[in-house]
Amino acid sequence: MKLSFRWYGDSDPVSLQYIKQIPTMHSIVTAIYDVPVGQVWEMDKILALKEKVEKAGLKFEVIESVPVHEDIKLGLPTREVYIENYKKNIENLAKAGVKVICYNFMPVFDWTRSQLDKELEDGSTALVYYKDQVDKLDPLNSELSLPGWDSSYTKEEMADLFAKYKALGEEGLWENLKYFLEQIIPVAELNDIKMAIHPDDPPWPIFGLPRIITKEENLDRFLKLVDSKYNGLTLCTGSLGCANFNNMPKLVDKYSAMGRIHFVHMRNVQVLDNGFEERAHLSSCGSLDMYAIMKALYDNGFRGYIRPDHGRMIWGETGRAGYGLYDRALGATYLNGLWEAIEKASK
Ligand code: DNO
Repeated sequence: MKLSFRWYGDSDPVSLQYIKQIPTMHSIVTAIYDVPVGQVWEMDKILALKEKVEKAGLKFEVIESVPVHEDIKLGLPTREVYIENYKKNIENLAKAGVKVICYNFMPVFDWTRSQLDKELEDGSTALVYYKDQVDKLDPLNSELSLPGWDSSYTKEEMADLFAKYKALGEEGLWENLKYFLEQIIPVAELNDIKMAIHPDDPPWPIFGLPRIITKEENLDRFLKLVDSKYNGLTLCTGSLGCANFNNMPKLVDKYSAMGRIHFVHMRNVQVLDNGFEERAHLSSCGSLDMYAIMKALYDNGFRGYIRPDHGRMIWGETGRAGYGLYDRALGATYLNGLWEAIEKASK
């Protein structure tokens, strides 16, 4: 396993040096954050970021994310320009030694939670999703903004996007995803970059917007849209695993055996009737069998990039919700322990 850690650049309160101090840390997962969605990431910016990461003794091989412009997801005529820019980004990142690009195809909103600092029994805080609370939110008529959301839209633009996605529906979104993949996967192949789609988080429609990267049947359909190993998955255990219909060890076993998992986000969730709560990484702390997931990866020969995903806020740490240092470092250490045990037991 290549243990990796997400870092948000210079504004991230967690320093590269601290990340490097986590035992066996291999690489940084990051992105260029100051270029608007859909534009080209120039070589000098990419190389400056790479240099910073490498100076800290870490590798620069995974990008999360190169975001996909809404016009591509909506299939508007203007998508052509954005797809060309996306190809250029793949080429530029390949020149800088990047091996995997994570992206998602969620309309308008990325991940969604009802609260980012829910106090758990032990006094730590975590991200949670309670269905009854989310059902009460109205993104078109409130000032509400969550960190996973692009707040650059005006109310009118947002209403327009909602109307367009309603007309498009799930099948339209599938068509636009296929169109996008048919253009970018050949470029990824030529440049030896693995494309790794992130599942929808959570894996069900939000506010009536379609969501399609949600469950086994749809993951199968996705992989067949362009049947190349360069068209793969970011297997996010918490995103898929917060729905009882997704059996995580089974899905991980299936897709890692196919060689279609290129990047893994490991985190645990407690599934509730009314949604889910993010928990510490250990199996005993939530609903997922983290051992079985790691074992499936190991047994199928997966030796790629794995990062601990969201952590709780513990020990008084403040910072970016889900992305503090302490609980993610505990998660990393747990993953290292599982991996060592699985490796030794299998010899
Ligand atoms: C949340 C993350 C997502 C992810 C994107 C990938 O914390 O897992 O925001 O980075 O969906 O494009």
